[in-house]
Amino acid sequence: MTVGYLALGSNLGDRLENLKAAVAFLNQESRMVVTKKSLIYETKPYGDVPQDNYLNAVIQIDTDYAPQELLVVTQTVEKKLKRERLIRWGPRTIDIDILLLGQQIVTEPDLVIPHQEIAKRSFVLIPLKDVYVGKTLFSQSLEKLIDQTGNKNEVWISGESW
Ligand code: A4P
Ligand code: MG
Repeated sequence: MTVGYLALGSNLGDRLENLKAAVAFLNQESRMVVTKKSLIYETKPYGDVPQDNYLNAVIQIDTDYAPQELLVVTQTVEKKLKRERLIRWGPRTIDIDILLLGQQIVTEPDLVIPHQEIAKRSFVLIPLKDVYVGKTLFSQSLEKLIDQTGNKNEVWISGESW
């Protein structure tokens, strides 16, 4: 089994329910189990697109899926959630990004692991710190990486629980 980390984000509809539903769907998969969940964070939108605040979290998984198999799983869960929510309550959204999968390095057109943007994003690094088992990432402490992003004040504990 390989230890992996997935980032979850939602900024549309019932954000907390979207995160919970994503974890529930992921746990239903036969070849992976969710082993840890970070706290849930409220985060200011990162990037140039004006949009509402996100809820972000990171989960740790144990899995024997190969990288491309895991991408199919995460994309299927994204589709299931979007489809269900569209039918029931109107637009909902969830994004699931594969951050890390053991020591594997993948550079394919549709899949890059470690995820390319990890080191720039406090909304990923701060929740990752809650669940991460390693001492360093990219040869640096997570604290140092978080300091270097310059956007750690845009992430705070939401107070909501799983
Ligand atoms: N892809 C490549 N590598 C990976 C990987 N490691 N994990 C490809 C998952 N997917 C990966 O993703 C686009 C394509 O990335 C996929 O087809 C896959 O083959 P997507 O989820 O379909 O589309 P997207 O969400 O628009 O793109 P992306 O790159 O995930 O968006 P971002 O850059 O993550 O931006 N601000 C805050 N505070 N919190 C957020 O969660 N999220 C975004 C989304 C912007 N700002 C945010 C947040
Ligand atoms: Mg994504």
